[in-house]
Amino acid sequence: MSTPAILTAAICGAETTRLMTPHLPITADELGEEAARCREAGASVIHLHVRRDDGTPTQDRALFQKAIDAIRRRCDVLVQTSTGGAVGMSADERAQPLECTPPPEMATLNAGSLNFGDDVFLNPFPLVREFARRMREKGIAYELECYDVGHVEACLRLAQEGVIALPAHFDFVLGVRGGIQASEENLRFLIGKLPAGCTFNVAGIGRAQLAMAELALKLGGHARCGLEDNVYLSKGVLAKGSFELVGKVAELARAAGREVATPAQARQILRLG
Ligand code: KMH
Ligand code: ZN
Repeated sequence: MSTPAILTAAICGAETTRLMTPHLPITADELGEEAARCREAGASVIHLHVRRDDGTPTQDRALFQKAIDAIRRRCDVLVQTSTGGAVGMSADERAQPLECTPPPEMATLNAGSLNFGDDVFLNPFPLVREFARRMREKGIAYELECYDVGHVEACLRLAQEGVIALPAHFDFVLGVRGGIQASEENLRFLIGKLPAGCTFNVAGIGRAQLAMAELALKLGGHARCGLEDNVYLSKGVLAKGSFELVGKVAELARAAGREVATPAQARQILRLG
């Protein structure tokens, strides 16, 4: 029996705007409703960012608390809070969701710096070590966000230092302008770098999203989709929400002979609790 596929819905992000799609959730209630629709479609993990009422990105702890509570009221799902935030935010600003009560079950740990479009997304080693320390202290599981092959190697270095524990759960983000691009060759190369027992998720950016999800599922990995990374369901057709993309990826999982993981199965696969 193959491992059930964990589907992550990245429902909001920091860069997607209402000009790009009118279906972007912004308020806590909108995030809660969208998370519930994604759960219904097969997602067991919600990758969460929050926005101010005017739509601008923030890592404000109170807004995270409100959004997490709104999600919890509607469904059982693993909430994975972002510690990446938006390009240019300070480390202290980015770390705020780790202070929610109870602490989130999971958070992202961005493994290295890169050009992010025309900006630079900064994740120097001291910041990664400090975020990992805070997550360990609070019992928050981390997903290691890798945008390039050097980020995977940085994680292995951090494991040698004892900063992170192996086996770990990785997220290969493929197709950021400045990171490794979305191709089968690149994905297979990244997978080949993983020590035994590690699990991986794949987040394809833009038009690569569904093709990379399909490939990840065929190669035994897990898949992320949603409006944070891509707003289209098919060429020229906007997704009415991340839930439509999750529905498509759930079909791809079944076609690949994979069951779609429930939140309980996802917790087990990710070694949570
Ligand atoms: N918004 C990107 C610059 C994360 O959530 O941890 C970073 C990001 C990663 O979205
Ligand atoms: Zn994110």
